[in-house]
Amino acid sequence: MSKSSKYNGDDIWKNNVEKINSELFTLTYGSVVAQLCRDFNNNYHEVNNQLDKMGYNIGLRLIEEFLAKTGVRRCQTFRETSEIISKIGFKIFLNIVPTIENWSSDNKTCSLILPEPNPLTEFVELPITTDSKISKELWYSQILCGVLRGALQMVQLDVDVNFVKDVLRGDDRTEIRLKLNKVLKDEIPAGED
Ligand code: MYR
Repeated sequence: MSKSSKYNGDDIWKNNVEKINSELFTLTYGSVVAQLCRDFNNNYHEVNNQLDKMGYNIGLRLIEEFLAKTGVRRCQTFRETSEIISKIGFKIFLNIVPTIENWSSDNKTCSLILPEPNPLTEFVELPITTDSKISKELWYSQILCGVLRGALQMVQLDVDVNFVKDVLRGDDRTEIRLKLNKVLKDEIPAGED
């Protein structure tokens, strides 16, 4: 096959490496969640908290890489910020582009709908039954909420972020609710240990 062909060896190698990396990433995240479930004795509220804190600490640092890589400038509106989060942030770090829906009339709250497969849950199944504690209480991808909260805090946006639906729980879609509380003055955020 010629080097210029669409299916040359480099592409096959690159695609396989990317695929393996993303599988490794998904499996690694899965083992973190499983370990937290063990450490916190299946107290899924606490597991959600821990995932959120881990994500927050990641977000505090990740924003620097994001701004350096993209050269994104200060957004003028929260609508603009949410477009950047979805089309550039999620694209760069997870290779997905959530759709943005369900804006509140004050333009401060919206939903990010994650396309399937969610890269964090690709090989994951939870025991879903109507009374299963895990499917009612665990927000498996909660780390994403923390990442967004931490990253946005670094650009002076105080937000609440939480999952309201997850396909993994048997919902029709995976939905993150994002709410702008206030625009902060320049403050150094405290890390959460
Ligand atoms: C500004 O107004 O200063 C620019 C705001 C840009 C915020 C972008 C945050 C990106 C967070 C990426 C999260 C990725 C989650 C997987």
